[in-house]
Amino acid sequence: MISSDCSDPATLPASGPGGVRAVERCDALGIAPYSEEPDRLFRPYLSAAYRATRDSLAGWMQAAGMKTRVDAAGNLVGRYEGLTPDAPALLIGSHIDSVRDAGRYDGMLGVLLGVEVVARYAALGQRFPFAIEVIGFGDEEGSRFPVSMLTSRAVAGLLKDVPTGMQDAAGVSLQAALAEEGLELEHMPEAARKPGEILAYLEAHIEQGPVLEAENRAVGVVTAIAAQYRFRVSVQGVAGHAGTMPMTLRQDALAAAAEAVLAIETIGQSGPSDLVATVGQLTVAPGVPNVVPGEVVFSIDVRAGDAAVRNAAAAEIRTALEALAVRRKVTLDMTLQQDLPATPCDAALTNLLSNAARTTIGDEPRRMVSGAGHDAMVVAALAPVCMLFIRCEGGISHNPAEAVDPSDVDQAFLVMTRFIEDFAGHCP
Ligand code: HGY
Ligand code: MN
Ligand code: MN
Repeated sequence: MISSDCSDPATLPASGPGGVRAVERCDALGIAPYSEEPDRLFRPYLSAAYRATRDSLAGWMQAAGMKTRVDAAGNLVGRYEGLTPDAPALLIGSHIDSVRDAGRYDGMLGVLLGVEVVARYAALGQRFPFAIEVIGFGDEEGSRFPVSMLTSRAVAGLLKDVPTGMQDAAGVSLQAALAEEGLELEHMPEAARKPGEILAYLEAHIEQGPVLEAENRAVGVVTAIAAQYRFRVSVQGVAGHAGTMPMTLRQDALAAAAEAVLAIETIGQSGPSDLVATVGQLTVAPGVPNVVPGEVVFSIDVRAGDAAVRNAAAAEIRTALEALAVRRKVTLDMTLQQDLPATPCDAALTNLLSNAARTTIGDEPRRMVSGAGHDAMVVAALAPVCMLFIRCEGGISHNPAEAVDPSDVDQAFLVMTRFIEDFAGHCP
């Protein structure tokens, strides 16, 4: 039975540093108070559940010999000093926020594996020519505010102007959410790391896809992360009485949106296998049974390994939506909210990680493109990045059925320690 009191690491099974304890801790954090909802996992950025989770993670980081801090964007950062004080750091991490009705391992597993590798070296009294920092990014999913990767952008120095005017579904502004924990929006860009402070970034993450399981592999090495667009579409029709408005005179915003969703699906299906197009969020107004919908707002998420393929699909979607809007006499606005370019992982780091995997696992690691977005695609603006994928059952993710085999996670732990020791050998 895993104790739900995660603030005191001693209350958890005494399994030592390694993948099994990382999985145990993910499970322990998968329930209240580490979720905003009692019967499913939802840990939005800057929520009470987020703070409770960050506090427990900080306790585990400190128990692993790290000093911890919360940066100006609300991320949690743990630091394990190198052989010399103020040495530049190898950064290991992922995100601690979640989607709604999430699995327990997306993001969190990569943060906790970082804690585990540091715990191992602290227990051995081993230090390196670099510090090791473990970071829990606060907002990778974008499940609370309209854009994602907000806090890794702050760390990477990409938040040139402060993101004003953003509100969550309850109308709480980013500014107010930050103020709840004593942080100020205008200081958010101060989370940026100085050039040279971070030597490299390693992110371990569940694959969130079926390839490793299909090929019976515990881990894989990521070569690149797909490009992604996120759009906001609003459809303005005319609300009317459901009983008296003739079908021939309607300007039904929801019927138009429904046709748009199917058009988006058809375009997504028409390209190469790594082209995907998703409508994941849709709101209807006024949203009552006896009124013809007057307004619909929905999201579009378009991705492909090649940005040109993504861009062409997005252009085709825009053309299709504009044509159906004219035909249905509704007005439609499709606004780009986020453009994350395709991100190659650093070749030298990826080779080092592949060698570590080959040495640890004993066979050639699978190299693969990530369709899922990760903080690594943003951190690449700050330092060279590499990613290690871990098999997840059925490739299921963004779903409470997300599951990992602790022995796979132990393999990933060993690959990461091997990578760190090899990286030390290549340190300038
Ligand atoms: O959407 C993604 O790809 C990531 O899980 N945030
Ligand atoms: Mn995710
Ligand atoms: Mn993730």
